This record gives sequence, structure tokens and C-alpha cells, in this order.
Amino acid sequence: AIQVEDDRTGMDVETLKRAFFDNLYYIQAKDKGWATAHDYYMALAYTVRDRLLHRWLKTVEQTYFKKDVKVVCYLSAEYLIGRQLGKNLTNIGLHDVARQVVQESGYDLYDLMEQEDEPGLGNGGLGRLAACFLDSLSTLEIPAIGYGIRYEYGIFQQVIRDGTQVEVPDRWLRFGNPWEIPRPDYTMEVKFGGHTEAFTDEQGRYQVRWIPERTVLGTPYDTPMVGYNSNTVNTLRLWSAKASDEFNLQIFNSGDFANAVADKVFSENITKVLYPNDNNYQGRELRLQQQYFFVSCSLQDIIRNFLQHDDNFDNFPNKFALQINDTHPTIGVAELMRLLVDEHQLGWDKAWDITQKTFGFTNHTLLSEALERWSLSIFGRLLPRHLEIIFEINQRFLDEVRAKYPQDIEKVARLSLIEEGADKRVRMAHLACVGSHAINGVAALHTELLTHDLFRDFYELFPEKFSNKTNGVTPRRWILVANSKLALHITNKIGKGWIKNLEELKQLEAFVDDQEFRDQWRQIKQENKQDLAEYILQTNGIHVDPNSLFDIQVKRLHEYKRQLLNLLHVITLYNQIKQNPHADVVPRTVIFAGKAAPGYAMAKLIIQLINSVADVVNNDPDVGVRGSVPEASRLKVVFLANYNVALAQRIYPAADVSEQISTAGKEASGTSNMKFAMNGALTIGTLDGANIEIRDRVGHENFFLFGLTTEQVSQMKAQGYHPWDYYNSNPQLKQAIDQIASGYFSKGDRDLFKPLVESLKNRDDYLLFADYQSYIECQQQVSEAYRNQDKWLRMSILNAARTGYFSSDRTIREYARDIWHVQPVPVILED
Ligand code: 26R
Repeated sequence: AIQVEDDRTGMDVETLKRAFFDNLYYIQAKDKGWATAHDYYMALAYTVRDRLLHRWLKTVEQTYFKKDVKVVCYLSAEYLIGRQLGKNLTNIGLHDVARQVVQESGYDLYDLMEQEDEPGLGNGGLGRLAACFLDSLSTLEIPAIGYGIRYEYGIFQQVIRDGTQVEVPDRWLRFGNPWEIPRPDYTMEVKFGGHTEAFTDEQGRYQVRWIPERTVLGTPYDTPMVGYNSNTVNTLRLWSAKASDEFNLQIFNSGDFANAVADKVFSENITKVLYPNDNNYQGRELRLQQQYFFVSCSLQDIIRNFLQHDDNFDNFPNKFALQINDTHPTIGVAELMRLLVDEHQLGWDKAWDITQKTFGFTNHTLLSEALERWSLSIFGRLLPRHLEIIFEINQRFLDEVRAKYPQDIEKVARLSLIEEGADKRVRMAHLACVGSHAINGVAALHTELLTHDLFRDFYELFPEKFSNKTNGVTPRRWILVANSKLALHITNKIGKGWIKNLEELKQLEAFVDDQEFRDQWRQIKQENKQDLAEYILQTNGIHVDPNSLFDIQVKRLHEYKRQLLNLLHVITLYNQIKQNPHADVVPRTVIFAGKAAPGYAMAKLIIQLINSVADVVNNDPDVGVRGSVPEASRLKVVFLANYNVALAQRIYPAADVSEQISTAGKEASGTSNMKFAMNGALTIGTLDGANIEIRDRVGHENFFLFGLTTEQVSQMKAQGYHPWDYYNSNPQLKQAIDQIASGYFSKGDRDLFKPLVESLKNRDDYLLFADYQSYIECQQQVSEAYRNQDKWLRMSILNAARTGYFSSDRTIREYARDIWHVQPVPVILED
């Protein structure tokens, strides 16, 4: 008899092909002749989704629910998960099969993958970390659910017009999202505004009632998150706001039609758009609405799940570990208290004990301007009951503090959840510290600075809560998917073990002198650089030489990340070439990419300056090699528009040098530093964030170090820092700054870049001038090292071979062991 595989689960080429064309016809409603690349993408996406579905249900219903296991709930306002098709194909092992199947369409798999609009539901590091964590949780078979917001518009699309950033709305849902499943049956109600009333219940207990002004509905949309080569499919559950039926009815019944519609708009605005600020708090009411909306939906969902098994809340902390990703979900501390005390009638002390045992808190930034401090007026207007609860938490907490330090009123003021003053505020980081049993930083230096600086007083009170969890990134997306050539090369030498156990990359060290291995390593880097060069030609119309050194800085634009310092080096190189036209310099292509927050004028001006310098440098005949091909230049500068996960996947594999040059003490960890190193780039960097740990592991001789240490930075600031002195005493620096000021890069316009120049000369908050000379000299060492290609190759291989520690699998194992107390739960697929 002929064995026919199920159309929706079969993994062989023939079955997949049948399913693919079936989906094209019955879901996209297209015949072969009519179908576009996008139709084929959708057909393939549905084909893949079907294959995730039965694993998903096995995971959630048959395993987690039946076994009543402890689940990690990751609460995050951002997830930057990137395109799903390639990752899902790789993780369930269908990549090669799909390639064959797709051939029948006349497109290749790569074309179809390019059709996917990525969900840009995050700003940068924090959102991408959450995505890497979801991949590791599923790969490690740890029960988990990611809770967040289904923004209708993700991070804006960046277009560069006349050298400046223009923001375009990100309509990522325009053509539909095949990866998500709406679950209207799990819709939650969220209350806002109004006032509270005290009353005595039937048992004579004092209670508080919240009489809200309005109710909004939250509907979850679930996306499957499959692990690599595991049957575990965890869930990413994102909430979307809808007007409640009550309001919809009012629209038709009330005489005040306009107001009824306005209420509907209020509700549906909540999940409309991601705030594009990174590291800059702005205290907007809509943002607090977003935070409370998704946290309340999530906690209600979690309690609903809990109550299906258990009615004794004492067990709650043994069933759920809730992780707060930066302070954005911290309102959850007050919301869980409200749900336990007001809705489930627990006593305060019991509820507080459960809350503290349940929450863990990760901090991701030390910058004071990024700390969330909600003004009491906004807070009290939107969440009157939560404000009362926070006052109560604060009173009890400060009583303990006063008991311990009776003399120290200053300390009480420093620790208080409320910042006193004319404009009183709720300090969300303090609420998170007090309401959690575990607090962590994201790199060793960062945790050190947290405990001795930002959270010093909390550390003194409860040192046992604090630990470090150095960030990591998933090698599935960042090597296997992004750099399939390198992945294959590695696998051919050491087998596939590294994909799940990245420390196995150590075995590559044995081949560092193996000629064939080295040649291929070099060849792969070369091909990746050619691919990027082609992309640059297509997008920017700039010819770049794949034989030049690719020197790359990609990350959000921020003064502390010091893209300007990089640019000062570019200008210095340019001046050296101009002064000495026949100088034998190592040809470089300096590549930048990154978005600026739309309201961050300085960051936008830096983008404009990069593009202005690029225009001058790229078109200066003195920089080119006379009589040679257009790409043979000694210096090219490129700003790539719209940096996102998809673009990152093109960039890391093609890098020779990774720029990690933040002012020491400012970058909490960084994660691009890890992705670059894994793909064989060498780092030029400061002793900041995880750079320190990367350098210690790859070997100091394989890392280009420059700049002041954190301690030297604070010393210098304490002494009184004078950028003018550096400017006046360093002719190269002075020349570069004077050129910017004189309009050399702005067609004579002396005003355009004035704010940049003035800021550097007068304040230079991030010590670019102090680090300039050290950076220039270090870049000279980079160039000299690049001349010796054999030595460079060796360093490249050793960098990649020694990055095993920076897998997010290692990070997640540490969270699971030290904070969440969860175990892997394998999912068995019987047939
Ligand atoms: C309050 C609001 C405006 C806001 C503040 C901060 C919004 C977004 C942020 C982003 C911060 C928290 C962030 O992304 N931090 C980055 O986290 C990465 C992952 O831990 C680190 O690698 C990186 O160093 C850090 O900047």
C-alpha cells in the first residue's frame, strides 16, 4: 500500500511540496501562474507553521499543562525577533527540504525569505536580547512564555534623504502575519482611571474597591517559538487592545456619538505604536497605559492558568517565575498585589511574600536619563489603586529601613520609592528592587557598577538579591542562519555539537595552523564581504572594495556609544591621505548603521555628519587610487539605512573590525560585540560592558584595546574635565574639529554642525577628546595588523573559537539555576 504522509505534518520533500501548493491555492487563493514571490512566501510560511503546530500543542497542552510544571514568564515591552521563516526552517530541520520544494515555484528559498516583513517590536539591545532568550529557552526545553505588546506599528523604518534620517511608519502587518494565532477566547479586561473607595465586606474586613473610569479589552496573539532540534515550542503571547463591547454599543446608542468614538479610539490607541526612545525616558501617559495594559493582561492570564490547577496561592511562586525586563513591566509588582489582595482576598503580608518570591528584575542601563520616574499626577490619574498600593509598600519598606538605620534620614530619602520635591515621582527601579527576590545586571562590570553605584543602598540592605548574568546571543540566528557558509565550514571540522553547545567551538583552535581550514575561513569572509559590497552598491550606489578592511559600527545612535569618535578617526585618516597622497595606507571601508530616536536632535545630526563626511571622502579623487577601478579606494564611508535584524544578518558575517567604543562605564553589556566576534571579526574597544569579558576570553593579544577605564573616567570628571586642552594640544584633533566647524563637510555651511562642535568643545560629556589619541593609535595598530593577513586570520579564528561563553544558552542556564529555579521538561512526540 502507498504510505501517504499527513499534509500538515509530513517532513519529506514530496509531502512538503504538496502542502506548499495546497496552501498557495487554498490560503493565498492563487494558481502557479498568478502567484507572486510574496504568495509563495506565505504558502511556505503556512506549510512551516503547520509543522510547528502539533509540536506546539504537544508542548503546551500535553506536557506543560498535564505535568503542571513551573513556567518562566518573561515580561518585556519589546521583542525584536527578526524574520521567522529562515529561523523556523533551520530550527525544525527543514531548511534543505524547503530549498528543494521551493525550486518548483521558479524562485529560490532566499527570495522568499526576503519577502518577510520583520516584526520590529523593539528598539535595540533589550528587545533583541529577549528574542535570543526565547530561542534559548525553547532549545534548552525550559517551559516559558514571553509576554509583550503586539504593536500595530513597530520601530519606524529609517530612510535617508539628503543625508538625514526620515522616519516612515512601519506597517509590518499590512500583508498579514502568517506566524500568529489570535486567541479572542482568552481576551482580558483592563481597567483605567477613576477612583477608589474603602468598604467593609461581609466578614467585617477592611477592603478597597476600584471604580474605574473605563475598561479596555486585551486579546492575545500567539507566535510559536521553536527550539533548535527540540520538540519544545514555547509561546510568545502579545496583547492587542480593543475597545470593550460596552463602548462599541455606546457608539450606536448614545446621543454623544463623537465621545463614544473617542473612547473607542482611546482603547485602540494603546497598542498602536512602539515608542522609539532608547535610553531616554519621557514620561508619556500613553506609555504608562501600554505598560499597565500588557502587564495586567499577562498577570490575569497567569493567574487564570494557575487556578486551573490550584487554589492555594502559597504555591504560586513554585509554579511561575516572572522576569521583569528592565523597569518597563514593573507596574506588575503593584498589579500582582492588587490582584491578590483586592480580587483574591489574600492578606497583605501573604500577598507581599508571594510577590517578592515570584518576581526577578533585570536592569539594562545605568544612564540616569533612562530611569523611569512617573509623576504622581499621571500615575494617580491613570492607576489610583496602584498608587495607594505603592504608598503602602513604601511605608512598610521605609519603616524597616528606619528600624535598621534610625539616624540616617538621608538614606531613607535615597531608598524611598517616591522621589520627593516639587514634582513628586514614583521610582520604578526602586519598586522593582523591593518587589523582587533577584536583581541582576547584564555584564560583570555593569553588575559591579549597579551594586556599588546606582543601587548601592539596596545592595547594602539585601546583598543576597544581587547577581550578575552576562548577556549572550543565540548562535542559531547569529551563526547558523546569518552565516550559513561559516556554519557549514565549522560543522565539517568539528561536527554539529557546537550549535547547542557553543563551548565546542574551542575545538577550532586545533585548526588555527591548518592551511586548508585557514584558506576556507578566509574565503568565506571574502565571499560575505562581496555580498555586502553588492548590497551597498544596490542601496547606496557606492562601490566598495571587498579587499579593503571592513570596519563596522552598527547600533542605535547615541552620544555615549560614540559614533562621532569613529568619525573623527575617519576624518583623521582622510586628512592623512590628503597630506600624503602617496602614503601606503591600508584601504578601509568604514560602515555605519543605526536609528536615532526621532526626538534626539544630536543623534540625528551625527547621522547627517556621517553622510556628509561620506560624500566628501567617497568623491575625493585624491582618496581613490588614480587610474584604477572605482572601488579601489583607500577610504570609503557608508551609512546603511534602516538597521534591523535582517540587515544585521548581512553585516556581522562580513565584518573584519567590530567597533565597541562606548565611554567606559556607560554600555551595560552590548551584544553586537558578541555577534561580531562569533563571526570572526576583531574588536577595537574600550573596557566597557561585556567587552571586558570578551577580551579576557579571546585573549588580550587578539583584541584592540584603547581608552580610559571606568575609574579614570570618573576621576577625570571629578577633577574637572577640560576638552579644550585636548583640542588645543592635539593638531590632528584640532584639524578635524575645525574642518567640521568651517563647513568643509557641509558645502561651506558653518551653522549646520555647530551644535556638535560646541557640545564637544565645551562639555564633551562622553570624553571623546580624552580618548581620541588612544583611539587613533589603536586604529594604527589595527591597520598594521591587517597587513599581516596570516596573523589576522589566526586572530579571527581564535576570536570565533573562544566565544562559546557568549551563547545565550549559557546565560539562560544561569537564570534557570540561580533565579527561576526551573528545570528542562522534554516534550515527547509519539507518532
Ligand atoms: C524608558 C525608556 C525610554 C527606555 C529606556 C531604555 C527604553 C529603552 C531602553 C533600552 C535599554 C534598556 C537597552 O536596550 N539597554 C541595552 O540592553 C542590552 C541588553 O542587556 C545591553 O546589551 C545594552 O548594553 C544596553 O544598552
